[in-house]
Amino acid sequence: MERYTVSLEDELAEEFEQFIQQRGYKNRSEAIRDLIRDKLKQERLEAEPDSQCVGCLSYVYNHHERDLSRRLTERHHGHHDISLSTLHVHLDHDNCLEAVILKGKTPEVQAFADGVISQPGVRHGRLFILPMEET
Ligand code: NI
Repeated sequence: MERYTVSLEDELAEEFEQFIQQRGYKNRSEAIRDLIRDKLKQERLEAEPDSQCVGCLSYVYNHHERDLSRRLTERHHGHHDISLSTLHVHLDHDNCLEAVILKGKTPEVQAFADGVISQPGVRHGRLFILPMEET
């Protein structure tokens, strides 16, 4: 069995503890194993190489975060073929919510979303995928 050490911000750690209690997990490791299994299963489902999909990617970010707005915009322009439209909401003084409609091959849509979600400063990233039949 492999052992990992993971660092969590206080806020995230607290939320995770609540999640563990609510779901009745006996320990953190079991909760993390389930989360990983769940994510990997989803990845496998979405990895069908030629399947087409429409995706809705949403995330929150602090627009004061150094260089982040520019990096996100560049990413969208770099993938203008799959990034169809973005709704931008100024949530409060600091935070912005974006909801992006994506369309294309499922792995490409997934990779684009992963690239956005993994940017430092991007929070609550979520991709919802709708499979599409090819016409
Ligand atoms: Ni904004």
